[in-house]
Parts: sequence; C-alpha cells; structure tokens
Amino acid sequence: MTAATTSPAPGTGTAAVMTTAEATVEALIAHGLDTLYALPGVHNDVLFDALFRAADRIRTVHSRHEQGAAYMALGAALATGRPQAYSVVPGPGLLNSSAALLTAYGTNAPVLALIGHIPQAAIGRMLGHLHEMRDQAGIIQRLVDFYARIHAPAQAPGLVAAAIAAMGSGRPGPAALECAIDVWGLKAPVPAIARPAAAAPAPLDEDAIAAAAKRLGGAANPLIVAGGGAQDAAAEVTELSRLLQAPVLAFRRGRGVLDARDPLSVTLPLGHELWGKADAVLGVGTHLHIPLNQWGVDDDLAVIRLDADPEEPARFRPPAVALVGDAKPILRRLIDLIPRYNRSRASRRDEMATRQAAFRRELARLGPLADFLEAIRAALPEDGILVEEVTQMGFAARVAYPVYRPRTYISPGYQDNLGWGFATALGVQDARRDVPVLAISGDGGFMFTASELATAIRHRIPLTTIIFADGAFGNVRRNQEERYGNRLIACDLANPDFVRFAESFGAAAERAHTPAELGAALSRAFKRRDGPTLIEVPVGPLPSPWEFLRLPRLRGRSRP
Ligand SMILES: Cc1ncc(C[n+]2csc(CCOP(=O)(O)OP(=O)(O)O)c2C)c(N)n1
Ligand SMILES: [Mg+2]
Repeated sequence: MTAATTSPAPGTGTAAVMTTAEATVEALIAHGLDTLYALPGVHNDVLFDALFRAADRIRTVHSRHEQGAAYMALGAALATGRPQAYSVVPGPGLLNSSAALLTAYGTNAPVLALIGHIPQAAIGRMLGHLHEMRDQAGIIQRLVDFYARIHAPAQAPGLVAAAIAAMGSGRPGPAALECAIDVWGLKAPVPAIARPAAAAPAPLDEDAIAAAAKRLGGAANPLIVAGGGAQDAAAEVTELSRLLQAPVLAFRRGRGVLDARDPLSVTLPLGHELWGKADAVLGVGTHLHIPLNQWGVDDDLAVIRLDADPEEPARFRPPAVALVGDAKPILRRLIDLIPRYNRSRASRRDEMATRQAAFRRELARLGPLADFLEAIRAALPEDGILVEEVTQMGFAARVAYPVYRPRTYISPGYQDNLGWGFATALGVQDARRDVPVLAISGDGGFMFTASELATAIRHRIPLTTIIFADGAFGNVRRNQEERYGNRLIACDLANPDFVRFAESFGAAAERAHTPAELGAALSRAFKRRDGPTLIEVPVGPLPSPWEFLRLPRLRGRSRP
C-alpha cells in the first residue's frame, strides 16, 4: 500500500484556532476513528477535555488497567482491519500497555498509541517529574515502526495522518505519538484538517507475477499457505485454490481465509501431510515459520512468497519468487495469468474429503478438547467471532475448530501472549456489536485482565467468555510432568469462584460441566446483548494437543 495522500475536507477550508488536543481529536475523527480506548491521568487531562467536547463524534471507552485499553484497541483493529487508537499516561502507563503494543506489532495490527509526556522542556533531563522514564521515545521506537512527538497544534493533523498512513503501508502495524503535558493545551491556528483520500494503488511487478504464475501453473502439487496478511484477500485465495486445486493451509491468523467447509481448507496436521509432497508453495502474508523452520525445505520445493514487507520473503532463505505488496491485487493478477500456464488438473475434492474424514477421526484423541470445541462451533453463528487464548483449548482450536469466514478467528499469532484474550475480545465485541463474540480462556490467562469485567459492565459490552478452569497453568504443568520427572513448581492456581466473581460485577454467569451444558449456556449468552456473560467450565487434566501441533521434519536438513 502506498502512503495516503490528503485533500482538504469539504467545509473546513480555513484555519481555526485550536489546542493541540483539539487538533489531534479532530484529526482522529477525520480519519474515521469513532472510538478511543483510554485510561486518563494528569498528563492527558487536556486531551480528555477535548474528547469530552467531541463525545458526540468519538466515544471514549475507559478501561481498568492500561493493558486493557491497549488490548481493546488491538482487538478492535484485528476484528475490523481498520485503524484504532488508545491513549495512556507516560512511563508506567505506556509500559502497562506494552505487551499489547508488542502483540500489535506481531499481528500487523493498525493500532495508534497516544502517549502523554512530562513537560516539554524537561524531557531528557531526569529531574524526577511524575512518570518520567529514561528515553521514553527510544523505548517506544523499539516497539513501533512509526513514532513522532507533537510539539504544536498545527503539527497534530499532519502527524496523525502520517502515523495512520504508516500503520497501513508496507508491513502494517502499530504507531505511536507522544505529546507533552504542557503542549496538549497550546492554542494556535490549525490549517484545515485534511480528510485522507484513498491511497493510489501500487504498481504491480508484472515480471514477478508472471514468474509465479508459471511456477504455480506448472506445479503438480501446489500448496497455498495463508497467514494474517491474507485476511482481506479471501475471495482471491479461494479462487486461486480452485484454479490450482491447491489446498490452503492456515494455522492461527490465516484461519477462515478459505472456509473450513471446503475440503481443500486444512490446518497443521493435514498441511504437514501435504508439505512433504508439495513441489510449489505460495505463502500469502505469512512468515511460513512452522513449515520452513520445523517441517523443512529442499530444492524440489519452489517457495513463492507474497508479502507486504519487502524484507520478509528472503528472511529465512531466498524465495523462488517474491511478490511484494497488497495480497488482493497481486492475487487477482495471478489468477488472470495462471490459465496461460496451468496444467490440466483433476479435482482433488474427493481425495481431500477422504483425508479430512481420516483427520477428524484422529481428532477424537483430543477427547473433551474436541467435544467442547464442537459444542462451541454448533452454538456460535457462522459470522460469530472466536477469540482464542494461550490455553490447551486454544491450542486445540487452532487445528480442530472450523472457521468459516475471514476475521472470525482472532489469535495472538507468534507472540502467543498469555492473558491477552479477554481484554482483546472486549475490543473485538465493542467494535463488532453486530455479531456474537466468544472469548475462550484458561483460568491462568483470564486472571491477567479479569478486572476488565468492570469495563464490560460499564460500557455494556455483550462479550461471552468461557473459562476452562483446571486449577493450573495446565500446559506448563504437563511439561513438568512429562519432561521434568513430575517436579511440579509454580503451576498450581488458587482460583476465585468464577461465577460469584462475575456476578459481583453484575455480569451474568453460570457453570457448565459438559459440552451439552456448555452449548445451552452459550445459546442463552448470545441472546444477551446488553452486558457480558461468563461461563465457568471446570475441567480435570486434559489430553495433550501437542501431537497435532509439533510435527516432525519432512524435508531438508536441520538448520542450526
Ligand atoms: C505472557 C506469557 N507469559 C507466560 C507464558 C507461558 N505459558 C504458556 S501457557 C501457560 C499456562 C496457561 O494457563 P491457563 O491459562 O490456565 O491455560 P491451561 O494451560 O491451563 O489450559 C503459560 C504460563 C506465555 N505464553 N505468555
Ligand atoms: Mg488452566
């Protein structure tokens, strides 16, 4: 994507005297943001006063901890694909939000952090100002690709525009703007706030696309791997899969790009089976981390990479062809060209349906993990969104839970950031109030942001959350049992009564013991549209999902 160009908004042709805070808020609104997730403090009081006066055009949703605000912005960004923003105080406020910012980076999510600062003239002098930290700008710049400090009202619209353009260009991701406590309130004429025009489409690299079309069209066993970068190109990936009769593998962030009901849609275990025989693979918006690093690669496999980040394709090893840019237009052109090179292909539907049936029989080894996921899928409507966590049920979902549509399966990707789920799901549900959203957590992960139940009540967010309570950091506990002679340490948990805990906030809550009880509880929960529901599912030790996730090397030699 190229940087957005700007043009004056109709009716705002003249400069107006505004504070930096007002100019910033007007710029957010001009870019289509209608919500700011936030936790206030003295450094940002002037900003919040501007938000108060713009409340009919931009909502301020406050959380109980800065990680909650940042995860909510992240969830809203992952659910919509559109820029979202949060605001926090400097120092501890920024650091409290930093795991979410890291995960926004890892999931290429367009999240803008608006961070307060100590007085402008004191920055860098270590005088002991409230929330002062050493080199705040330097720390932020390690977390995001675009950073700037706003020094004056007239700068604010341009810097907001530049931040938002950066969040959507090249590899998308988070950006940050800082503003000092005494700069938010400065008043000056601000030129007309520009409304961004659509970015001009980037030119296509016709030679590279033709080379990819030739490789893929000539391949006997082509495979497509979809990552998070393919979420907005589902129609193109689906068409390409049909044209090539190529199965589409997705692990976490690419789930739902090809509807799981299509027999060519596969998760890790079937993808692993197919990887061994593939002679060409097209990775769309994915690091290809597991296939390349764990399953291996050799010279008989042509690796074609499509990525928004020009540096990504060659990171692991030079690809046969690199396609750099937005997935959608590049795939569209590839679809146009492939018929010139495509060999005649028999349908693989029957073969793949047989493989799928065999795989489903193997999933029975997941026992209650598979049964609960089946109950969840049956209860959650086709367009309902599942937000997973770093829990045994989440790991199982990655291979066993069928995803039908893009952006209906929200995963933390390679950060695998325990404790992200509940607050992120609140942001998903806040941004998508039109569909039911379900968070699945373990008892460990849920407690990271459990206090945000108050946020769900305060802002009437109708999120449903299931807590699978095994009284342990169960995944860690199993490792200690299996690999460390059952020397259990730091993995048992003292839990609250989750039902009473949720009820004490005013949330609806119940306990379900079986998949059937869970299904019934979910049907009740999805009917509530005015506030949150929590469902506790007590479980014992669960079968390990890892045999389906850690799969052996198939090709090439081990790399260091
Ligand atoms: C931020 C972070 N801290 C620690 C971990 C390591 N970790 C992975 S799974 C896990 C236990 C999760 O416990 P729980 O949420 O109860 O799920 P369960 O494993 O019991 O299903 C831990 C501590 C992590 N992935 N991320
Ligand atoms: Mg647990």
